[in-house]
Amino acid sequence: LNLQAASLLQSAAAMHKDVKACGSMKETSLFGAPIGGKFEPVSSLELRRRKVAVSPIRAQTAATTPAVTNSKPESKKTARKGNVIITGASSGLGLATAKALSETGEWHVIMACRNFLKAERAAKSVGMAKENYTIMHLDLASLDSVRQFVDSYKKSGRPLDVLVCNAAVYLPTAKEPTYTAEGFELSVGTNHLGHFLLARLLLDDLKESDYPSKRLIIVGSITGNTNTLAGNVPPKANLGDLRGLAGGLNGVASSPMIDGGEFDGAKAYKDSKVCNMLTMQEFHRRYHEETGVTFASLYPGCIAETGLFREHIPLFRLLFPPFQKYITKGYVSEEEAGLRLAQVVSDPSLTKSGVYWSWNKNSASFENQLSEEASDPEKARKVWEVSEKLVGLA
Ligand code: NDP
Ligand code: PMR
Repeated sequence: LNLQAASLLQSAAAMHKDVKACGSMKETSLFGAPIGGKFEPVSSLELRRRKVAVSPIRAQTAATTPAVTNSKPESKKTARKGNVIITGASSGLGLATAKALSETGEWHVIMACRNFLKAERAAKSVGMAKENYTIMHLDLASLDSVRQFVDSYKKSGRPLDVLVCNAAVYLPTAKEPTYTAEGFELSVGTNHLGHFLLARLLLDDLKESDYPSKRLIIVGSITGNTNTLAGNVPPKANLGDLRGLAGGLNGVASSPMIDGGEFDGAKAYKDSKVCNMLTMQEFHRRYHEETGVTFASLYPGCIAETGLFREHIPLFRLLFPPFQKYITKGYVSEEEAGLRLAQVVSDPSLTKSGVYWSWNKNSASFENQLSEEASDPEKARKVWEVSEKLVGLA
C-alpha cells in the first residue's frame, strides 16, 4: 500500500505529461466523458448547483440557456413535499445531498443510517432544519435490519417518492475479509446485497407514490468502469462467472470474491459498484414500464475527502485530494457532489430511466457510457437472480 501511495506520486508526474499531450483523453477518459455535455432545462436547485463552482463563462452559458422544460407534469409544484430516503446520509455524499435537498424546502429527507447519534450530529452540523428530515436506523450489513427498516417505513404511512442507495464501505487495507451478519463479504454485502434487498422491498412503495416523478437511484462509480483510465488502475473490477457470489461470498464454502478469486478489498469495492450499476439497469428493464419509476445511477466525480477513504493509509489520504485536484482534475467538493446527486433526485429534466449520469468539466450532466461488463444485460440478469437467492427473495 505504501507502494500504491508512491505510485500515486509517480503517476502524478507521468499523467501530467499524458494529459497535456492528449487533450481528447482529458475530455473523455479522465472524466469518463464524451466531449461537450448538453445543457438541460434549469431548475432552482440546478441554478444553486451551478453557483457552487461558477466561472464567468459558465455563468453566461447558464444565463443564455432557455429555462423551459418539456416535461410539464414534473415541473409543476406539487402540494406536498417529496419524501426521499438516502442511505448513508451521515457523512460525505449522502449528507451533502440531504443538506442540498432539505434546503430547497421541497423535500423531506429520511436519513437511513447505521449510527443514529452520528447522523443527528451530522444533520445539525450542516444546519438542516428539524422539519426537513427524519433519521431512521438502517444497517445494510444485516438483512434483518434492512427488513426492519422497511417495516418501520411502511408503518410510518409516509409515501415514498425517491430512494437513494448511497451508503458504501471501502476496505483497501484489509488483509482478511470481514463479513455481514449473514456472512457475506462486507463490501459486496453492504454496498450491493443490502441495497438490493432494500430496493426490492421498497419498489412497491415507489410504484404507489403519486409524486410526479418517482425515482430509484443507485450510486455507481468510475472505478468500476474499465472503459476509463480510473477503472484501469489495478485491481480492476471483474465479476467473472459469478461463482463466488453464487457460493454466498462466505469464505468457507466459497471465495469471498464474486469472481471466486483471492480476497482483495479494493477489488471487492469496485466489483460491488459494478453490481450497483448492473442492478439499476436490470430494475429498468424489468420494472420501468410497469411502475413508471425512473431508475438511475451516477458517478458524481471524485470526492476525495469523504469518509470512504477512512481505512486507507494516512499517506494516501494526504496525497489523494491534491492528486485528484491538480493532476487528474477529477476532484469535486462534497458540496458540489451533493448538488449533483440532488439534481438526479429532483431535476425535472433528468427523468430518463436506465441512465448512468456523469458531469463534464463545465459541471453539466450527460448520459455516460458504462464499460462492457457494467452494461452486459446477461450479467445483469445473472447478478439479479443470484442476489435474490442470497437475500431470500427467491
Ligand atoms: P462516506 O464514507 O463519507 O459515506 C458512506 C456512508 O455509508 C456513511 O454515512 C456510512 O455510515 C454509510 N454506511 C457504511 N456502512 C453502512 C451500513 N452497513 N449501513 C448503513 N450505512 C452504512 O463515503 P462517500 O460519501 O464518499 O460515499 C458515498 C457513495 O458515493 C458510495 O456509494 C461511494 O461508492 C460513492 N462514490 C464515492 C466517490 C468518492 O470519490 N468519494 C466516487 C464515486 C462514488 P457511517 O457514517 O456510520 O460510517
Ligand atoms: Mg484513481 C484519470 C483520472 C482518475 C480519476 C477520475 C480517478 C478517480 N482516478 C484516476 C486516476 C488514477 N487513480 C491513477 C492514474 C492512479 C494511479 C496512481 C489512481 C490511483 C488510485 C488509487 C490508489 N485511484 C483511486 C485509488 C483508490 O484507492 C480509490 C479507489 O479506487 O477507490 C475504490 C481511487 C479513486 N480514483 C478515482 C476515484 C473516484 C476513486 C475512489 C472512489 C470510488 O471509485 O468510489
